Amino acid sequence: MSDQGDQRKSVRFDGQQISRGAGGETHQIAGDDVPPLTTQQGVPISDDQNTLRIGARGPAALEDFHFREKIFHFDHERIPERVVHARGFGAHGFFETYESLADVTKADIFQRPGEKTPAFVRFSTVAGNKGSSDLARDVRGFAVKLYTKEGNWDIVGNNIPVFFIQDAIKFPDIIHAAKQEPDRGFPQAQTAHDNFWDFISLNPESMHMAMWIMSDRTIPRSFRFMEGFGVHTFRLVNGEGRSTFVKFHWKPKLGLQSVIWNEAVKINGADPDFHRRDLWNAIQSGDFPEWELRMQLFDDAFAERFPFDVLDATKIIPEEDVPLRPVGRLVLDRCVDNFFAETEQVAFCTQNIVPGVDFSDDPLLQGRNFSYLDTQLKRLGSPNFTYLPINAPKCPFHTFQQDGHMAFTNPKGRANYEPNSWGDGGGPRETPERGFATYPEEIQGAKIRRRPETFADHYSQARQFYISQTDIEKEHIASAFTFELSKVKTPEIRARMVSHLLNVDETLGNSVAKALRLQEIPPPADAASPVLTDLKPSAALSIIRNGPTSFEGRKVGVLLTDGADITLLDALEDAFDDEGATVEIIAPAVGGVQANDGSWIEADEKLDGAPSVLYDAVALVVSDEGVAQLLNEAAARDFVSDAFAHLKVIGYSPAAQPLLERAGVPQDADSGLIAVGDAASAEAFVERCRQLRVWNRQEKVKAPALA
Ligand code: HDE
Repeated sequence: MSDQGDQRKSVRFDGQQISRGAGGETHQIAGDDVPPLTTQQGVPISDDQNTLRIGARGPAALEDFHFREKIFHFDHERIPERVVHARGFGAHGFFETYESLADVTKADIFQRPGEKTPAFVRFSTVAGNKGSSDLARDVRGFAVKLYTKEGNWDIVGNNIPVFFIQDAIKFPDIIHAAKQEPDRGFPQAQTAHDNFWDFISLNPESMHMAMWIMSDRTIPRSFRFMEGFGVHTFRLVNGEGRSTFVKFHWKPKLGLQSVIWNEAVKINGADPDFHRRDLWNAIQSGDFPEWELRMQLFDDAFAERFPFDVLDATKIIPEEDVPLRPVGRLVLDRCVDNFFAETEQVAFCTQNIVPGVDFSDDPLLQGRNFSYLDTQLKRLGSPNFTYLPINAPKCPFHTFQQDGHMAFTNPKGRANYEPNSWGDGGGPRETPERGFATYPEEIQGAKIRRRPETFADHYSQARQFYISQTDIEKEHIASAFTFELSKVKTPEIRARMVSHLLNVDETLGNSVAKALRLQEIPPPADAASPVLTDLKPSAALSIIRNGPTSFEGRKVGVLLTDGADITLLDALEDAFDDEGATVEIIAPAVGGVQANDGSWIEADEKLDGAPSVLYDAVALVVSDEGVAQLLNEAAARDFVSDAFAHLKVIGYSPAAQPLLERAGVPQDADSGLIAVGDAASAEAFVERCRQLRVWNRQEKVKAPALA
């Protein structure tokens, strides 16, 4: 055989140099506008397709430094994924302060109305590995890094305001129990297994959180439609040194929305990146997601009289008890340039606070303050991770810390310690007035391992959460418990969980017991503290009661066939556009369809790649001939029957009737089936879509287990 390396030839393509190698590759080579490919040392590379060999068919030469560098670097591309919150998605934005909060805090970020502070946010799931699916039933992380003028402030929160445990020492246990079982390595990103419910049922303090995670909070429609919470009580400290307790809440501008469990299961198959794609698309199209930061501010006197301990992270303070004060807004307006450099390398630390903010003695928060710094060192491999662009403050910073792995910005000059007597050349100095000073809280007590009595009530707020839900949401909670506990193979664990639910609400406990077909109803679990049955429902705890007032930011999927009515399509597009919603065109082939006026409409998606679970509402704009072809397509029938089962609003042109029938959707089933033909009906369709779901349809499609 001849040495084919010599046969490489160059061809021209779009004005650029293209070289065609013996392997048939087509690729550009460097020119005036295209920079030369180099090694990490900057040496230009002549051939990136072939290793250096002794003869074309001979062994590789060890001296091929370009090959070795390329493979060496590739071999080390992965860093340890986060032990929790491994799967995440980040974006840049800003925080805008509404008004001065100087009365309660000296934090620089809250002094000047209208001031914008750069921010980076990373949303995440907790239990799954980095490659798991977005719609896992799970808590979502909501971690915000604020690059303030007095240092970085991280509010590392979740989309649920309480947590599983009261003391950080239990964190490894709850996480071990939630993740894959260690012998078999599965299930992935699911709490529906024995270990998880074994742990929960042995830890009554988890019951409030258990109610939240079995609610639709853990299957959000997207990051854009969920709340965020700082969870712990923190302190704010003003210029006079006065402390005020605070809880942080992020409220999404577009209202709350979740998917239905059966939808979540199917979305995971159809688009495991559903949430990250949603955020990416929203930002790229200029529809910037926004949250309002609101603070619950309270003093020691309130903390004393509140029936629960404000240091207990398994408790909320209802909004009705301490109203929320809006203090600013967070807008995400820029996607990352590089996922690894930013989203993966961002290192949130609860101990990153700024003057004017301080910790409370919440034992969970105190433990976190150790864990985050420690884990970043493991993950990022060097104490210099703070210099990575995504982690570095955007204000000036000067320390005497030096060296270590990857020390690429050691301080200049002779002084690397202090105090020193080198005068102006002596480096940075302390600032006693402005520098961070811990709030001088008076503390006394014996050195013990014990939880306070004030942490003992584990059911009252779980009950309050439950009674604050609409009937639909209560049913979803019961279904979720039934689903998860049905995956638990050990009957004792199922029964133990039911014994806790009976303390939360008898009807809930009994309906789950019935749906599980427990042969014997267990007695309610022993409660360390009597359950308070007089806590008032809080409207803020329901998703449905806090939904949107418009269809803004949502997405409608329009299924088209050849011969589709172009006037109707235009009317729908106009109506949804006015609403601030997105229209996606779905067709039997991605190339598109020919409308009834002969015009060509390109599709965004091919039908079997765009099931209706990916949309908030659907429309069927088809012709008689077009629909005839769809009748025997499973994907078309599923598109319609799933939309119906998931309680979605369905708009349909007259020719779509046979498809509705084939999909088992009864004619005139309910007010969520809207015949569309002209502009007025398109608007009526949008109006109905604002309610997001046709909840009263649930009767017709609900799972028989709970009937
Ligand atoms: Fe975390 N948590 N956590 N956590 N957490 C981590 O830090 C930990 C807790 C939260 O997008 C880890 O960088 C302990 C509560 C978010 O990068 C680790 C305890 C809340 C993120 C860690 C908790 C959170 C993390 C793993 C019990 C809501 C993702 C990787 C005391 C208020 C941040 C990492 C991101 C990540 C420890 C409990 C939220 C191991 C010990 C409560 C949003 O340090």
